[in-house]
Amino acid sequence: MANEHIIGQRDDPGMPRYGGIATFALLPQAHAVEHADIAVVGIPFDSGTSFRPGARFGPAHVREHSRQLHPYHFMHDAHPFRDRQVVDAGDFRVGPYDIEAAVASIHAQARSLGEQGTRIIAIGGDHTIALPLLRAAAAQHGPLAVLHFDAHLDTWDTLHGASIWHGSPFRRAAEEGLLDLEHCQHVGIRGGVYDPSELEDDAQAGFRIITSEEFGRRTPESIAEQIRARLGSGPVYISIDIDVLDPAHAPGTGTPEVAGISTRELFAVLRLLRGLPIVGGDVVEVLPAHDHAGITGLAAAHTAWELLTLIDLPAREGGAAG
Ligand SMILES: [Mn+2]
Repeated sequence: MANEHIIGQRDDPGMPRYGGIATFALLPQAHAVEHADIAVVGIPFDSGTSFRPGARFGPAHVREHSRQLHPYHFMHDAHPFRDRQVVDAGDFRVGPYDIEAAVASIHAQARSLGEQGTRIIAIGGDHTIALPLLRAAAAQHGPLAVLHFDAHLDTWDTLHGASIWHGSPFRRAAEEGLLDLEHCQHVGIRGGVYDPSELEDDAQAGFRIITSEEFGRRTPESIAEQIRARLGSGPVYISIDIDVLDPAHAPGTGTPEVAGISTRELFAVLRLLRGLPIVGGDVVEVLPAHDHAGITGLAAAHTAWELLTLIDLPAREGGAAG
């Protein structure tokens, strides 16, 4: 039942979807509402990136490509913007030169939203931003079951002497006690490993791996079932690096890896994950300078919409699956 106090997407008969300033999904800005249940926030930070820079421009690009997001998700029979207040909270204030200061600033802003009872879907930015978001979410909810879609493990230690960079957020999070080490799962892994010891370190950080290759020979149902079993029943944080998609589906990203999954495969699995207690999430590593025809921006915008829709969505009656 619609809540009359909820402000949904812009509804101006004289203004087409392609007109006006782009907030995410043409949702209201945070200052237009008294309370937000869910906030989409941009985090324009890419100083932790190890290869191509430019994900700092991701949030604006994703917003621009989110104009076609609609109020009804017919495959779920859900209205993601009708029954709870979703807003675009703008971008977090974050500078480019000092990674530690940036991470502290992101943490403080995420914590502030959390204390107001607002859950966050963050648009990156490079994957470094997951660490302060996990810090804020774990402080509020306890150790998190992290579901991580990515071509890469992101449980590495240091690079060029830096301990906080976009390849280490989940290692640092595990060390800090932010993760439930029995219940974390990677999906889509295929690249970037120098040495087998990195896989051992990854398991120590609490993760199990479903490779990209498995998508070619398994059903979405079996993958989703494995994910559910691994995540268990505690609070879930979903982190989606857009490079989990094949470069054909997401060319605009900082560390592309071939032989990835398709957007359709990603959505097929996500749509089977109803009923998870999701406390937050992110979609990261969108790099507009390498995007073509908005492919990556569209994929990221719609991925964020899938995540938003999943939040609070009950499991289907008659079974846990999807
Ligand atoms: Mn990543």
